[in-house]
Amino acid sequence: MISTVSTKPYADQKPGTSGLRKKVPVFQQENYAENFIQAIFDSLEGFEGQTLVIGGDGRYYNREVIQKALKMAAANGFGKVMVGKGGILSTPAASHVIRKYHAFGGIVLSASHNPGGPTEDFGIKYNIGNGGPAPEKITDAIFARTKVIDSYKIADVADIDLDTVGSFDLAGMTVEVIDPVTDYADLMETLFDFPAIRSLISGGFRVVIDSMSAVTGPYAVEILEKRLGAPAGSVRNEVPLPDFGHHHPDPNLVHAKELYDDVMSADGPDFGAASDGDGDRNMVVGKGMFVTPSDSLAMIAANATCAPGYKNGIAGIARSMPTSAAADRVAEKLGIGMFETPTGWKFFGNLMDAGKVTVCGEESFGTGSDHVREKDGLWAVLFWLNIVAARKQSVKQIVESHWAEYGRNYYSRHDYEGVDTDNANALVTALRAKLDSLPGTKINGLTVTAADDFAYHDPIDHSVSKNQGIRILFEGGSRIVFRLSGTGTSGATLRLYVERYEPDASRHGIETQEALADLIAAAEEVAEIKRYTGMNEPTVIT
Ligand code: G16
Repeated sequence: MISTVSTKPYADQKPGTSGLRKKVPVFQQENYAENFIQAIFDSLEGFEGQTLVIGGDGRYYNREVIQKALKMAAANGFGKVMVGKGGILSTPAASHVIRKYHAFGGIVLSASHNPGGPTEDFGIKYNIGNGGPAPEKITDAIFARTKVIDSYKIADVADIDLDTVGSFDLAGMTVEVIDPVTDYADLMETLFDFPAIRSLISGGFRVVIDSMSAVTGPYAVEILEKRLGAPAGSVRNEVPLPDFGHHHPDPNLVHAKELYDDVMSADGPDFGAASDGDGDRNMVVGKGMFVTPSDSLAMIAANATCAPGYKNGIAGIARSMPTSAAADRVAEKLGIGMFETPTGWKFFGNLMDAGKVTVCGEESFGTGSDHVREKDGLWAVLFWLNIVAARKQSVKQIVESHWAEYGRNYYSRHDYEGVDTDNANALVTALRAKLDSLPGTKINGLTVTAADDFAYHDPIDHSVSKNQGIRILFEGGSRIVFRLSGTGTSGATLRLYVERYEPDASRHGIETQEALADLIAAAEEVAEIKRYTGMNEPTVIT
């Protein structure tokens, strides 16, 4: 019943910031998915008889790859696979299931916020036994294996029925189809003050969540409508669709604009939130106030003790390097550790496992804590609702009082998508060559205090990750950062991150792009973005 199938390596299976992401037709090439899955198994040791978790965000090609992965797990010797009903598991829910049931690891099928459909994106990533994304040591081993792989193992059996909860036999391995929502919803109920949020909502506070036709729909309906009593219809676009209804499931001001406009309208809801394809990203909007992801991390950390799961305080905070330093000021005030890591949730795992940090966040709409080892969209939304309920203030009041106390970190990210890869690399190379000569000089009238290419020395496993983004720091705590995205699937995406610290509360009401205008001009002057990208302006500004 077990076949060993000959195959040839593909040269392009290097995992990016979060697993392997490619267009669906790439994954549909002969043995493409099988090669990568076998390379994952070949890079692991000691899983014989152990449990594997498998789930995905429901995007196009999800079910097909789940069937392949199930049959390959059986052929490779796993004892059991837990798979979400319908092939569904949000990324944070998969992380929780791995941890709760002491699984060996998990395979999560998602291309996150990237669009889905027959010609759109698909992805495969491996999570380790702590529930978090595989660290670089493992992803490097997987890539090395993909380059030489010559066969894979698969059980020759019929497909499993993914739509019925229960236990099934697959070539001697147990497949347990689980309800994807219950364990996760139960966990949320242990962390947050559900009675307080319920009475906030029953008192007339209107909450809407846009699930963007992606994986969080069933989770949000269960939690917000069923357990917290919000009226039916409070969760919009709640049915996960293979093509996300032709939308881009990316919760930001561009792709969740309808929700944003609704919350900002005079008679609109009091609070709006959105989540991405696989449920790990979040966007939070209060009436009259969009909360930037960097600010959200700082404010969740500052108010953490409002939530029962964090009532004893937090051990420390971590953020990715391009994320604003707003959280650093909170850590300083609380007298707790602050860690700056490269972009990618995988870098937080060691710090959380070692008990050094409790909450983590990234500018890319990701926030989370050590309750799982992934960022968690609904967790962040519930945390905000808990804070609003506990403080009895609006989101706008909470944000403005935070700025008044700590100062405001004006922050924006400019993306240049679909740039020719050679041109993008040339821009980075030219910038790198200048770095040593920049300190002490002025760019657009701003004095440079330091410039480097960020390198991270992991304090726990002592691994070193170099070339993680170019930083140019200016007098007064402002900075610009340049990096190439590791999650795109066509061409290169240049990201420019711009930040200015403003301690003076009388200057906290300036429009963000205006507050950052001189830094944005400095970025153009030093990097010649227009010339290298051939674009006059960014494709996305968040
Ligand atoms: C992934 C990673 C995040 C990272 C983000 C942006 O998010 O999990 O940790 O911040 O990519 O990466 P980049 O700037 O390289 O595109 P997701 O939500 O896509 O899994």
